[in-house]
Formats: sequence, structure tokens, C-alpha cells
Amino acid sequence: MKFGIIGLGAVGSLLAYFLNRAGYVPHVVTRSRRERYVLKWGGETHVLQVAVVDELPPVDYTLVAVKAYDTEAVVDKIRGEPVVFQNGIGGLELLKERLGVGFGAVVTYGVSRVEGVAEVRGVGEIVLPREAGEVADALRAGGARVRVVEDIEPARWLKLAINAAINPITALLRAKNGVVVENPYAKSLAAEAAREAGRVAEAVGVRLPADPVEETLRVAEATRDNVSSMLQDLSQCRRTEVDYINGAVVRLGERHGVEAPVNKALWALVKAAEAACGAV
Ligand code: KPL
Repeated sequence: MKFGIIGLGAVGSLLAYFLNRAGYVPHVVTRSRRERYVLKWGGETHVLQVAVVDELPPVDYTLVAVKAYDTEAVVDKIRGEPVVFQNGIGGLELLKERLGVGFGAVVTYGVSRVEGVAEVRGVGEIVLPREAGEVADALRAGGARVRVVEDIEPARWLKLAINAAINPITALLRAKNGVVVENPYAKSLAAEAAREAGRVAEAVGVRLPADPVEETLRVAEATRDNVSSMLQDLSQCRRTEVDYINGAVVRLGERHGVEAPVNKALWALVKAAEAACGAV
């Protein structure tokens, strides 16, 4: 089995690490050029074994780990079956439209990029659809906690609801995830954002595997010391994934006649914050 990875940020590095431990050396397309790529986990620094290339050779699977807004730019680089490891809704849909193939995946490991270096801060799981079973086997062989499901959409939408609630609120308040359970105003706003995302999921025809509000509060509590990916992006004045998170809830809601005013306001506020610091 041959694997390619596009994007060697936090998630791409985690995938490379598990593949290495299973005996694979993936070919990688990444914008960052370094002498060595590492992943920090529990006080240890692991050097990643990767072959960095401009164009992937023929591979069985390409693991797409770029931010959702960079998907368009990497369509032509994909070889084999793409498996998309991204927050939000939109990147996988674009690939499926353009290539006619693609599987979604959900990652709940707490992994951040600190000064350009990927660091694992919390063990979660990787959820993959049955069709990507070979990818699941390889990652599991490398020590990843993997769950295989018949339909990935409920897991993607539940993660979307959680991200729609925790990410913009923590980014706008410049606070760790715990703020969502500690601050009553943040908590009720997060609950409403998650509830709206749940209503949109239902309208789209996706049955969530758990209550989105309860799950949001559970994840905020479990990751209370985490800095959300949106807060990391905004504090470094990088473009966020808000268009694919709250923006996706609003757009898909409009398409199915469901209003999502809290998501709309959070989307606008994060876009305003991006513009204020000049993020592109
Ligand atoms: O996925 C996350 C993110 O930061 O993007 C959460 C679940 C909010 C954990 O930090």
C-alpha cells in the first residue's frame, strides 16, 4: 500500500507519525521546506520519515490534510483515492465534485502547531468510513485509535456543530475552550450555535449520533485547556476555517429553509476579526 499526504501541519504530521509506526514512509506535498519534520508527543520528539516531493508519484490513497480553503489549490496534486481530514464542510464536497471520488474523515486528537511544530496534547480518535478501511488498518497498525463507520456524515456533522460553537467563541474571546462551560454568556451562545447546526443537519438529512449541545459542552469540558484551532489561527493573524464551519451552517441552512442567526453573527464577527488584523 502506498500513501501520499498533502499538507504537513498538525493533522498531516499526526497521520505521517502513525503511518511511520506502521512501517510506511509516505510521499508528502507541503509548502514548508525543512531539513526535518517532527511531531512532539508526551515530552518526546519524533522525527517523521517522509519523502517530500513537488508531485506525488502514483499512490493508493492521498490523505488531504490542508485547511479547507486550500483544497481548490491541491486538487491537481491528488493521486489515488483522496481521504479528506479537515474541519468543516466544503472541502470534501469540492473534491467529490471535481474528481468524482473522495472520502471524509474526522480527527478528534488534540493536536496543535506550536511555532511551526506539531504537538499532540490530547488523545482522541480518527473516524473513517468503511470504504477507507485500508487507511483505517494502516493507521491502527501505527497505534492510532480508529473507529470505522458505515456512514461518515453523522460524525462530520457532529464535529461541525461542536466546531461551530467552540471555535468562534474561543477565538473572539481569546480564551481557552473551558470558557464555553465557565462563562454563562459564552455557554448559552455556544449552545444556540450547536442547536442551530443540529437543525441544519436534520434538514440536510443527517441524523446526528448524539445531542449537539450536550456534546459541545462535553468536548469543551474535556478540552478545557486547549487553544482551539480558530483561536490559534486568529492569534497569529492567519485565515481561519470559519467559512467552512459557521459559514457552511448558514449557507446549507439557507438552502434548506433553516435560519441560523447565531452562526451568521459569529461568522461575521470572525470575518471582521480576520479583516482587522489583515489575515489573508
Ligand atoms: O476541533 C477543535 C478545534 O480546535 O478545531 C476542538 C474540538 C474545538 C478542540 O479544540
